[in-house]
Amino acid sequence: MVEHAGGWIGASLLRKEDARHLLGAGAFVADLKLRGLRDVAFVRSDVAHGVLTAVHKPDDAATRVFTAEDLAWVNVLEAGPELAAFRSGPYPPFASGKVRYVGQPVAACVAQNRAHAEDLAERVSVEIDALPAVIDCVDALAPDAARLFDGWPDNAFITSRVTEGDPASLAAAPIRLHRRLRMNRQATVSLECRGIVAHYDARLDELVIHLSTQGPHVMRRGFAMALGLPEHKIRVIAPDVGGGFGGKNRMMPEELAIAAIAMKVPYPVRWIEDRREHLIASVHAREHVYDLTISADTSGVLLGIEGDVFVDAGAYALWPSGPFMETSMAARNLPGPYRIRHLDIRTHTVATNKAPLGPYRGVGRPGACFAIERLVDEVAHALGREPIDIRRLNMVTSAELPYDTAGGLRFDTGDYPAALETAIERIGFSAVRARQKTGEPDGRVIGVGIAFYSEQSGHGMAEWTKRKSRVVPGYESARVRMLPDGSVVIHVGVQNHGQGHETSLAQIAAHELGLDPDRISIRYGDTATAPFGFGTFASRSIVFSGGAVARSCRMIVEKLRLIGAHLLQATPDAVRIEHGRVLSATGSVSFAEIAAAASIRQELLPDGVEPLLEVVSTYEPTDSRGVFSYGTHAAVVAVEPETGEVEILDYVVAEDCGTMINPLIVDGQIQGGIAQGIGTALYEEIPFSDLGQPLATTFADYMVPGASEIPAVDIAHACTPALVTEYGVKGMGEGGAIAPPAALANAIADAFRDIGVRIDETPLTPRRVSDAVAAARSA
Ligand code: MCN
Repeated sequence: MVEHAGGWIGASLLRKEDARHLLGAGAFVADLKLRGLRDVAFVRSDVAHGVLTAVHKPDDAATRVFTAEDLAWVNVLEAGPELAAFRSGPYPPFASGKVRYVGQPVAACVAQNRAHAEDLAERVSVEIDALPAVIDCVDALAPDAARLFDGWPDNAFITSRVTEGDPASLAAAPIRLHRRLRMNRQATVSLECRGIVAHYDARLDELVIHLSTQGPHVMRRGFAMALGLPEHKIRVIAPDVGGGFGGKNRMMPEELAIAAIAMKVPYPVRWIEDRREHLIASVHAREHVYDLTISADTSGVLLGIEGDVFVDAGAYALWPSGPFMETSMAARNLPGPYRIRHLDIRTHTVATNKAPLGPYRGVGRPGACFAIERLVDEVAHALGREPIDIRRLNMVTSAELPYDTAGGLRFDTGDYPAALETAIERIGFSAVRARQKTGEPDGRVIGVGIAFYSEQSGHGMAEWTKRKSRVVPGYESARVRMLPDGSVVIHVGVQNHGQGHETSLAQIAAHELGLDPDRISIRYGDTATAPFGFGTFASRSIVFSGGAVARSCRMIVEKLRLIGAHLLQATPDAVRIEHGRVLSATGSVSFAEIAAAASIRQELLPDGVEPLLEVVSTYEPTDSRGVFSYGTHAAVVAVEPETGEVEILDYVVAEDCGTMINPLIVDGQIQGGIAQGIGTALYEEIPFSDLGQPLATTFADYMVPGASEIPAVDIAHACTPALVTEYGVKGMGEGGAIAPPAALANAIADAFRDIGVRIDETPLTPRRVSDAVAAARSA
């Protein structure tokens, strides 16, 4: 591989993992071939809410059909934060007593292949007495709303409040704007759907679970608790994972059912989620309602925000963390990068008759960003000012960092106004304003929108304890082994599923060891070999896993120095290390020679030094409140006023994620995130009928943006290193997805600012845009 001038850190290497994926040589769960393998199809509720009165198995196949009765021995996992006020409805693998969403598993049917399993599923008859469905998360809190769970006083998993400053003072503010904003429900749509193959290995006396997951160790813990097995009797293996975006980081009933069935049958069982199941019954995402009032003074200084945040969490809280994080992050991020000191936000995490909500790239923040950035534009509009001027006036400057926000976050390092100015310049803001005056020859109207985002990463123990998380991911681990020929294998606890860890973590090791990344293999995804870790989410891998890799490599280097000096008959402080060699004043010895001595010639080692070059260490940043990458997105759109069709003409990102390990991967992450953010903004939605039937159940109805909808993105990087992480890195894997809904909504509203169009709900489908334009014109 070719190193860049500054070394392996900062080198835009092509990803090591690309070749196998481009050649179709990757190995995913569905590729696994095991002797005697049988397939499972689920019988699912076709009613959103009802009493389950009977499930009839066909007489000739009763032993191949599993229901709640058969899995009554499975322990129900206690999900959600450890807060007394949190109500976590029991979520067994199969519905019993009641069904609470369309698609909820009721039974599993096992057969020689999937087609036969589906045929068998059709012969299982299910009797349900339908109840009124709870569909809207605001109406769900009405005193007379049907209840999902007996004994709950209302349908809220939890209600809480974030207050700061003196919100009562806001009543006297000269500008008070109230808006109700909505970000609708969507799916997580990883390229590979969920999948699991489980079997009992009699030789090792363990349950082996091949799983498409973001966190094998965490899932093993969940399986162990649910199935009543000690953890050493379960091995979870994640092979190649084709994306997760948060959706593969929760225990779902299907996975639990397959693992439980595998303990009872003498053959391996497999379930591969199909796309219809994915859209109907997998982890759903977003669905926030913001009922907010923003206050400002007449000069445009933002004073405070009050109101309610509702998150439609669906029917069940998913283990381990439940849906509360979505709500609390949405509320805590509402002030954005602005000096907003007064906050009074009531939050409602609401149960409805829909598939359970889980984390999805950005968690809470795309909604919060949409809300605050729309509100900033509305304040500007009310004052007859440029939105960029209101941002300039209120944005926290670099001199004010570190800055404690009203939402309880501590912004660490950066230059937020600089990102704003770069985006304004690169999008050609004044040129767009001039072009708007002349109008478009085709009758379309153009608009420009700006949105700022920040992304917390690298938050450790203290932050997770504050959030009352049941699984506290306060660190990561890395085991580094230098083999007798000097090549290196590193096992990590994070789970690569598209982020390029095999490359970027190898670059860190290459930097520390002075080796070519080709001499280093990064391994992960098997609880039998990987050191304990928490997996990949919250854009934590580069900070935590990168830090652990760096730390373990340095410990190896110290041992190499010790042994190398001894071999050179020098003292350790009289040698130096360069390019994979230990050098003294008189000679040098390669790491490979030292590794051979350390592994197979222990008679050559200094007294008291043990053989082997192998280290496991853990890492947590020195400040566990996290580091914030950030940036500004700017978009220019052309809107056809009659049809509401939106075309993105130009898209700019000015971002800062501290030191970049691999700028090419960073750019790829930003572009991928933006594609998903465009989906949230303009296309992706799972609407529900009044009866709770999901109405987008195939890709014919659920619109995922394709290459023709995604513009070329102009990305500008700044680099303000973090002060508390290795190399000054900040995580950035979610940022691309956070700001597009806000930037595009602001651009569409800007196109029609002269008529005061109300743009307050995503996705901004042609129907919503044309209705909003028509409503503004007739107002
Ligand atoms: N990186 C870097 N320099 C930095 C920051 C990051 O070179 N300063 C590189 C890292 O080396 C890593 C990648 O960028 O290879 C992402 O790093 P990081 O920000 O630490 O995020 P994680 O690796 O922890 O990935 C999680 C993040 C999340 S939370 C979601 S959701 C998401 C995402 O990553 N899901 C993804 N990106 C995804 N990309 C793909 N292809 N598939 C998913 O499911």
